[in-house]
Amino acid sequence: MKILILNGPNLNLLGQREPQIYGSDTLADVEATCRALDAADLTFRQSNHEGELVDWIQEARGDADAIVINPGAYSHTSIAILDALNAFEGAVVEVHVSNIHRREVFRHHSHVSGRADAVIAGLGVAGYPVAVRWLAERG
Ligand code: CA2
Repeated sequence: MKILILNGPNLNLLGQREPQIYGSDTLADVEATCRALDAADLTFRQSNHEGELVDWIQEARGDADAIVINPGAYSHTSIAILDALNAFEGAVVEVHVSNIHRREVFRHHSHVSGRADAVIAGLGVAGYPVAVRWLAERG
């Protein structure tokens, strides 16, 4: 199974600031943890740019079987990312490191959630390997 793992804006700062919200693991640590599962063929990407995320989702059509996406703040604003995911035929898991429902009201709604097959929020970075394992077992 081929899984594309996408991270949106500012997630490159994971582990470097705000550890009380996002923990102390870096995105490289997250990638290593997911790869250590040896459960799927993984591609990791992070971008601070909405259009680049849209391009990668489009490129995954006919290539990846599933997308794990933490759209970051674009979760709450981006119809473009939702539209791109709607054009992707595989499974989608939305991951948030923090529990967005326990934070500011503007974080409570995610445009992506209505397209996602599963949504994980508040497990910290442990949400990523959970998503990968779930997708691999689901097949
Ligand atoms: O909880 C999540 O995973 C979020 O997607 C993270 C986004 C936030 O805008 C969403 O509402 C929830 C922000 C990512 C920022 O990451 C940082 C990590 C360390 C230091 C600063 C920012």
